[in-house]
Amino acid sequence: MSKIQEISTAIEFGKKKIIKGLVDEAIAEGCNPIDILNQGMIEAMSIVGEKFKANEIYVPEMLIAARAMKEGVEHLKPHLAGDQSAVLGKFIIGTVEGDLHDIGKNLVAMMIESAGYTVIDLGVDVSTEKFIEAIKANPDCHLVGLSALLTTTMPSLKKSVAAIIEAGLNKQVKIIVGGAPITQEFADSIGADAFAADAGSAASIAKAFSA
Ligand code: B1M
Repeated sequence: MSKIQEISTAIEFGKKKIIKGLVDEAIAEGCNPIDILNQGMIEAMSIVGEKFKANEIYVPEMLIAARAMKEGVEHLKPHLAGDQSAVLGKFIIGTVEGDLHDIGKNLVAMMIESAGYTVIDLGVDVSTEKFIEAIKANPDCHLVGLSALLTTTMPSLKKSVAAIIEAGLNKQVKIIVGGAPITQEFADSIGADAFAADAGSAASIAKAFSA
């Protein structure tokens, strides 16, 4: 079994304690950090999601896999970080109200930070009011990112985007949305400025808006 496969299996089964060691070994073997992230870690969460859908595992197993994933991402972070010497501005990010999924949002925050932004992370289950307050409190911030992982929280995303537009704050910030159930069509339909399919694209889009 390759080291990346070992990482994937360890995350799938929530073996948090061995993740850091496996990441170190993979790096020492010369594995590309992006491959470790994509093929080892994100792939593991897809498998976990499929097993959950098939009723082969339940919420507790999903949660321990998520904890192992977080441990791995945190340990991998220094190897993924880009040139942080650039200072491109501030980026407000959060997972929308009713939604507790934060692994994807954290990856986006990490890539955005690596691209040269100061990230203001509002966390998970972020109300519309909290997004609005944060944008108003940071008049020098020109980008906001909203993440949603559940089809049932897509309406929260829509509500927050509508409120940002209603308050006229879309003149201050460009709105980037993303998350597994989000599509370009949905982003367009709710008036977001951009949809990003993954963390890397979110960083590229942010940079394009700052250019
Ligand atoms: Co939940 N969950 N979960 N879950 N969970 C999903 C999302 C699900 C698809 C699983 C499934 O059924 N196959 C399903 C949603 C189905 C649907 O809505 N159609 C689901 C469900 C049903 C639920 C509960 C309702 C289960 C229950 O209680 N019965 C519950 C809801 C809780 C809540 O939020 N209110 C629940 C709970 C949980 C845990 C708490 C146990 C845990 C989350 C822990 C955590 O995040 N701290 C969890 C997990 C781990 C998952 C899966 C397995 C993995 C999610 C993940 O981290 N993926 C997930 C299945 C799956 O995704 N295949 C599932 C890895 C991550 C890197 O990918 O988040 O997609 P992702 O992020 C990507 C892109 O989407 C994008 O970039 C990232 C990668 O580059 N992206 C953005 C994300 N945000 C972005 C923002 C951007 C741009 C790009 O701009 C701002």
